[in-house]
Amino acid sequence: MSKALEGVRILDFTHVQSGPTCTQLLAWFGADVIKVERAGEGDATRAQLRDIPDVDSLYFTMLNHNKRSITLDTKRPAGKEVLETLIRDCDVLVENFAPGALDRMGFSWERIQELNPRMIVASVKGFGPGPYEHCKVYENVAQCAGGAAATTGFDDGPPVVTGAQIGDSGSGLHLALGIVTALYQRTVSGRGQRVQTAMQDAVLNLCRVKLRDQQRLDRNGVLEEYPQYANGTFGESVPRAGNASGGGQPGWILKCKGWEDDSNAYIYFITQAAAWPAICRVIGREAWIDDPAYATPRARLPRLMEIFATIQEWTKTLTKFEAMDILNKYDIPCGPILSMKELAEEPSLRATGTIVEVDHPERGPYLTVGNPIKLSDSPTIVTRSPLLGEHTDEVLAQLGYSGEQIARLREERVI
Ligand code: CAO
Repeated sequence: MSKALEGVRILDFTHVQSGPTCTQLLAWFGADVIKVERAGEGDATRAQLRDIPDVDSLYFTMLNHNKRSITLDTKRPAGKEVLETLIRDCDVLVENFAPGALDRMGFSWERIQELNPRMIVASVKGFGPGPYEHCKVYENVAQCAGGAAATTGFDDGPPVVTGAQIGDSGSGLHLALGIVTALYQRTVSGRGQRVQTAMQDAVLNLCRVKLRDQQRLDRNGVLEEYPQYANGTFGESVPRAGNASGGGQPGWILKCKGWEDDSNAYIYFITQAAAWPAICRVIGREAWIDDPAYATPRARLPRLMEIFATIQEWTKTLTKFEAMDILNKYDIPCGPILSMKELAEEPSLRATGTIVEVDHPERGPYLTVGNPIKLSDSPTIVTRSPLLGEHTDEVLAQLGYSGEQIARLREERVI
C-alpha cells in the first residue's frame, strides 16, 4: 500500500527535538527524509542522556525513526556543492538552527530559491520578529515565554513547566502542518514558500484558553471557575489554576485508595452539569440534587473546593480504576492519572501502535511512541533511527555521485 507522502523528499537539517519531531512525522507519512549531520558528532542528542555507553541515546532514537542519515560538512566548499545538489533534488528543507545559521552557511532563502524555486523551506526558531528574535531557545524557555509556565502550577507556588514538550514537539507539529499545507499549495502555484514556526507562538497557541481568561478577567475582575474565586483574590493577570479545568466544566484531581504510597493513585474528576444528579447519587449525597445551594452550576461555583473534598471522601475508598469503572457506568467524565510505567505496559496502546517496540542493532529492543495520527490508507510502520552516516554512500549514489567521487569526499573529510 502506498503512503500519503510517498515521493516527497525532505532535506532534514534539523537537530535536538523541535525539528526532528516534525520530520519524523513526515517520515511516518511516507516521505523520504534525509537527515544531514556533521561527520564525527552528528545531532547532539545522539550523545545526550545516554543509558548505554557509546550507543545512540533514546533521546535521539525516539525522535528520528524512519529517516536516512548522511554526514556532510556543509561549511566546506565541496560539502556546499553536495548540499546544493540535495536542495535541487528535494521538495522541502527543514531546519531549526539558531537564527541566522543557514544564512551564514551561504544558504539564504533567496539562494535556495535560485537553486530550486519549488523548494519549501521550513524553520523553527525560538521567537518570531521582535526583541528576542536572535535568541537561542530550548523547550522550557518557550514554555516560559509562551504563557504556559505563568499559568501552570498552584497559586501559592512558583511558575511550573509541564512535562509535555509543548515548545519542541508542539512546534514540530505546527511546522509539519505548515509543510503539508505548503506542499498542497505548490500543486496549484508550482512554487515553494517559507514556512516558519516560532516556539513562543506555538506555545501561546496551545495556551489560547488562557488568553481567553485574561480578557474575561480584565472585564469582570474574577474568574468564577478558578479556585481563587471563593478562596482567594485575583490580581491583574490570569493566575495559576492548579488542577482546575481549562473549559466550562469544573474539574479537579482527587485522591484514590493507596494515595499515601502511590504518587499516581489519583483520578481527574469532572462535575459536568449534565451528570450532576448521577454524581450526587454515586457519592451518596442525593440531597444535593435539589438543594438550591448545590443544584445549579452557578450555585456550585463558590463551593467547588468543598464539593471536590466531599467527592474525594468517596474516591479515597476506591482505586482509580474501580472509580473509573463506576463513574463511566453513569457517564460521569473522569480519567485515571496514569504513570509512564502504566502507559508503557498498556496493551491497548500496543495494539493501536501508539506504543511500539523497535529493534536497534546496537541497543536492542526499546519502546517508543508511534504515530499518534492514524491514516486509514497510510498506516505507519515505525522503523529504527539511522546510525550516523549510515546512508551517506546510498544517498550520494542516488544523487549521481560515482564511487570515486564519494571516496574523495570521504578522504577530504567532507562526509
Ligand atoms: N556542517 C557544518 N556546520 C554545521 C552543520 C553541518 N552539517 N550542521 C550545523 N552546523 C553549524 C551551523 O551552521 C552553526 O554554525 P554557526 O554558528 O557558525 O553559524 C553551528 O553548527 C551550530 O548551530 P546552532 O547554533 O543551531 O547549534 P547550537 O547547539 O549552538 O544551538 C539551539 C542549539 C537548539 C539552541 C539552536 O539551534 C536554536 O535556538 N534553534 C532554534 C530553536 C529550536 O529549535 N530550539 C529547540 C531545540 S530542542 O529543545
